[in-house]
Amino acid sequence: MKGRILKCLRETDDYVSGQQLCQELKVSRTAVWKVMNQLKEEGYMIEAVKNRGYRLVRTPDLVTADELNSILKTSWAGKTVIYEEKLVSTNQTAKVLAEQGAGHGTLVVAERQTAGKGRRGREWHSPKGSGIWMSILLRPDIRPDKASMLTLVAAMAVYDAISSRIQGCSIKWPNDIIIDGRKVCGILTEMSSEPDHIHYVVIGIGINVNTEDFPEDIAGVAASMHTASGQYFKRSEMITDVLQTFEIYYDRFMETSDLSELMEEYNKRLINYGQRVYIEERGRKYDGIAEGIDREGCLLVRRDDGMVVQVISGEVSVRGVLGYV
Ligand code: BT5
Repeated sequence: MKGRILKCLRETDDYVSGQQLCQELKVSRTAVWKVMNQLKEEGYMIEAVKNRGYRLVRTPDLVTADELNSILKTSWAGKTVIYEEKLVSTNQTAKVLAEQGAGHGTLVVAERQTAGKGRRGREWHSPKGSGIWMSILLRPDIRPDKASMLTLVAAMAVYDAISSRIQGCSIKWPNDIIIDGRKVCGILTEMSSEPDHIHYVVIGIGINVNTEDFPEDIAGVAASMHTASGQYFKRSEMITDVLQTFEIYYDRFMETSDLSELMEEYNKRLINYGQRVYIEERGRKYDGIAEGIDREGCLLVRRDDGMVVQVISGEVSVRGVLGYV
């Protein structure tokens, strides 16, 4: 009910009468009053005026299920939101829920992760209160070898949400969003499948939003939207934007089960485009000029001998002339 009351308050700049809320939600005045008090305790600033009702004056920076339910306008992404203040890893929880039958579009969000995961067992720093640590559960009807492309689809959605707020971000193929050469977002896609059938895909997205500083070991490679711009951002609004755009790109991806509809737009956002990149793949090292991705999401690299190599994401490291980019 809290989420629905918040939604009613959000839908108008004016006052919403207690009676209206009671009628719409079919609850008592006392129940409404109790929820208003809970919301105030959580940091929502709600003005109550006799004979007029309640008005939402200010919202805190929360990513709770109530907050997200009151703000999401998506058709399937985040229709079910699972929020916990603390999780080991939202990807891990999303996988457990998937095994239990959770539906397509289920969103798992945590305020902090105690063991957030990067790729290949690496750690993802996920402190409380400053970032977005979330996983989207998908059940796409595509071949399992196509699933890694969903990482690129998600990267485009995150890119759009960040770049509509601050300038200067780019995608670093395949799964990073960077600002000033530092990583502001990482994406970890995991899948459970049979040779010809996907049970589920979990896309884990970590975005440093309001993070003010980073531990020493990543201080040189990490950035946040705040460190890059000096501004603070409402994380729930960011999540809404990411999911809304993700739905659009996902539908376009599903039309062809590849990136033919999206690769041109992806390439425009790509930091590596036209740049020299150094590739390290299972002990093999080479370099060349990145020519963008193809419809399968592979990075095309033209070597100095003119040969174009199709780099497949996975066991591969891509570096630019100056190191990370
Ligand atoms: C990634 O791995 O970039 C994927 C990160 C995915 C995190 C999300 S959060 C929600 C969901 N639940 C999870 O448990 N995970 C996902 P990779 O490309 O392997 O990069 C990891 C490397 O990035 C580390 O080795 C560090 O160098 C660096 N790093 C760690 N934490 C960072 C942070 N908060 N910001 C920027 N860089 C970070």
